[in-house]
Order: sequence, then structure tokens, then C-alpha cells
Amino acid sequence: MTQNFTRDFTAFLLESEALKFGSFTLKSGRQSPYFINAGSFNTGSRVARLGSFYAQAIRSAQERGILGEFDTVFGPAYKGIPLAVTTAMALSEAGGEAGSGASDSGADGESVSESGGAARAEVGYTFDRKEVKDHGDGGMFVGTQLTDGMKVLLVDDVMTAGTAVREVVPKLQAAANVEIVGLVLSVDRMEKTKDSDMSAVAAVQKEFGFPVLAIANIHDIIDAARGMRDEDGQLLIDASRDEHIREYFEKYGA
Ligand code: OMP
Repeated sequence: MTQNFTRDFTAFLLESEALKFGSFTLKSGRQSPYFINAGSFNTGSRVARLGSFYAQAIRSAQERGILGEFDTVFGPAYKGIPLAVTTAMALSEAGGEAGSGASDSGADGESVSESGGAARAEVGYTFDRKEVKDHGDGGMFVGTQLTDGMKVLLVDDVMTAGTAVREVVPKLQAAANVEIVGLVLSVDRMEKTKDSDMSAVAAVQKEFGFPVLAIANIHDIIDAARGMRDEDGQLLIDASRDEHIREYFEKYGA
């Protein structure tokens, strides 16, 4: 993606307070000088803008041949739910060729795509239930239902070790013979895993065989933030903060 795109995304993360500097204990126990909190995309305009960044990253990856077409965007419950919805909405507004053209049926039986003709922008969204439902349709999934041959794009926020994706892939594959075309994250922290020098993203790519992309990676985000100032005119990343970030990259960077 272009430098402008990364700069806009970084400014958006900061405005939304989704990117914070300080000292944060991660799930892994690592002490990080920055944290990305997707829970901050908690208003209508923020979640709409977030969807548009996902859609732009997806389109760009498709144009570069890194990502194929797909029928539905899947977001793992709970945090992935708004991501899947806003991404599907932004893709349909932006137009283009996200869809594979395979016709499929939504949960309510309505067709969510049109086969043939011009490339379609209309894709479904799907998410899983965390609790088993024993009444009504009893379905494990909400939104566009998964059927054999369907192409699914996964979306998630920040992947550190890949726990969420490892849980969700078998669940999808048990439901139908779907093809997962890729995973798009908001931020790639570019850290090595606990037991290897490989990044979590590379490990998941290798394990599952689909591409894992992000709207932006942490190096580009930090580079963009280096020139930015807070509302008091102070540099966001002063010399001491920069030192901590460099040490962290040195220690955990993949
Ligand atoms: P995995 O599911 O193991 O990849 O961990 C991802 C989770 O790490 C996220 O869902 C968050 O709970 C958390 N996290 C962030 O959200 N942002 C960060 O910058 C870092 C983490 C983290 O704890 O590593």
C-alpha cells in the first residue's frame, strides 16, 4: 500500500485511540511499548472508516494478485463480527470484484450474489455463535450460510499468536467444504512466535496455506507516527519512547 494510505490509517488509529503508547502487558506476557485496541472502533463513523480501510487493503491485494475473489467475509465472534459487517458494507459501496460470482444463499434464503455479467461487489458476511443454539434454525453461523465450494475471506483485528484463527478454521471446515482464500488483519505486529524466529503471520500462512495480510504493519505505522505530534504539539514518539520501541523491535521483531 502507499505511504499515504499508511499515514491515513495511522492517523485514524491515533484519532480513534486505537493505537496507544506506554507500557502494556500482552497476552504472551511481553511488555510492549505500544498497543492496538480494536475495541476503540466503537462508534458509527469509526467502524465505517475501519471497514473502508479493510476494503481498500482487500482491493489492493486483489489487484496485485495476492488475494483471490470470495463470496463471504467471515469474522470470528465476538470482536470479528463488526469487522466482517463493516468490511462487507464497504466492499459493496466501493464496487469492484471481491465476489467469485458463485451464487449462494443467505440465511434467509435470499440470493446474496448475482452470477454472470459484470464483476460483482456484493459479498456476504458471516460470523459464528459462541453458544450452541438449540431452537429456531439451530445454526452455528449467522449471516450468509456456508455451503460446499464457497470462498471465504477471514477478517480479524490483531494477531499475536494466531489463537483465534486456529480455533475458527476447523469450525468453518466442519460446517462445509469451504475454501478459505485468506485472512486480513488490521495490524500485523510483526513479532516472532514464542518458539521460533518466524512471525505469527508467517507461521499461520505456512500452517494453513492461505495468505495473511494486514491493512498496515507496525513498522510502517511507527514510521508514520514518528513525524506526528499530539494536541499539545509534542512529538508522539520522543527520543525515549523511540528507544523503547527500537529495543522491543530488536528483541521480538520477526
Ligand atoms: P492471538 O489470538 O493469540 O493471535 O492474540 C491476539 C490478541 O492479542 C488480540 O485479540 C488481543 O486480545 C491481544 N492484543 C491486541 O489486541 N493488541 C495488541 O497490540 C496486542 C495484543 C496482545 O495481547 O498480543
